[in-house]
Amino acid sequence: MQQKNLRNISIVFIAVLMFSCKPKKADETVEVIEENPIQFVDKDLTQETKQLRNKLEVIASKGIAFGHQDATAYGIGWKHSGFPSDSDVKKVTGDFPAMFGFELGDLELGKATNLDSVNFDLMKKLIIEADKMGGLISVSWHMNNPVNGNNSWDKTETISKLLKGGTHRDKFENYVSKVADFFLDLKDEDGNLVPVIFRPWHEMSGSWFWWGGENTTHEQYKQFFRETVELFRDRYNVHNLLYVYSPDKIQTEEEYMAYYPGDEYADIIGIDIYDFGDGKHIERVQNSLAIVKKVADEKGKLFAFTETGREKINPSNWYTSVAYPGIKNSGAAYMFVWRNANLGHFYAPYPGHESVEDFIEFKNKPDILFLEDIKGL
Ligand code: BMA
Repeated sequence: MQQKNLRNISIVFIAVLMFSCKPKKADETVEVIEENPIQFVDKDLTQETKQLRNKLEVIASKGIAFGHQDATAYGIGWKHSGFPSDSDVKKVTGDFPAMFGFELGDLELGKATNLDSVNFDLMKKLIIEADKMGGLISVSWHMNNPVNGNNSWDKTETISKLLKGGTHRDKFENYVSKVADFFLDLKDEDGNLVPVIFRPWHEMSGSWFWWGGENTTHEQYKQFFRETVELFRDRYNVHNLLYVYSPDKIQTEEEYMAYYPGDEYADIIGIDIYDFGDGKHIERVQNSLAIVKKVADEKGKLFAFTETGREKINPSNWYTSVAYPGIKNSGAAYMFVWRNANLGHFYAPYPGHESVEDFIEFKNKPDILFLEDIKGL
């Protein structure tokens, strides 16, 4: 089991030089212990959201929580049809994933359902249900391009038009306000806001979204991230979010940090790495997570494997033979796989799939944590 190396206490060694004309004495070292409280992006964070961060830290000291996108919204051959909800992961293992992922794309357009046909009113209920069960909530946002109306996979330079003073700033602010309203609607039965792990403008190190890679500059991206946080936090008073910085695969620490908006703008750092079957996934994940861990430890931040998976789970023992060797002993708080959309696009097993037995073996490893393992933490 992995012990996470995060510290609230930093130990500072101060070398005190003894000035003397005669033979110089050996330097004396004085140990000073300083309290170093967690610095949240949002100083007005709700108590529940601060507790979520604590919970993630405890999780990271015990193992790696497993998450699944749209776990309770639908699966292979079924759609949500009533509460309590079900999930493919639960159908095959008897337990829910520890983390439940949701996606807000199209909310900004005022649509009733997201780009993957999940109704937003239902989504709110699913988030509140997952929170009540003791699960973790992760939210992504494939925002449509406010300038030309194309979807997230548009490759037009856009960010300059959305920053303060930009031609489409008002439209962007309006988009953010709709998502802010959504977050502010997530109230549990005691009226407290449900804490959410939010990872805006993810996978920016690749060039497939209008906010990333060759479609912007590092500086524009950083400013965009900061201004996004400021809108949610300072303009729209959303105080139930932990912000995540999550590039796609990188080779070096320099590449990893290229778009980093600054310590004041990220509560968690992570990385997305999919297995496309080139046989190098394990090594790539190990190397990348080591880089992310190094940065996280230096900054006193949590880190996570924010998206991963092998589409269609091929080979069928992918979870124990590829996923597990990649993440074990990494120190990541969680690993998160994408959605079970259809028979050509799924990342968690469903009843009858040949990977079920292997997935159960994966789940049974002491350091792999599902809902039952984390709900009381
Ligand atoms: C992608 C695919 C798409 C989906 C999008 C947003 O990776 O799963 O089908 O629309 O994520 O959830």
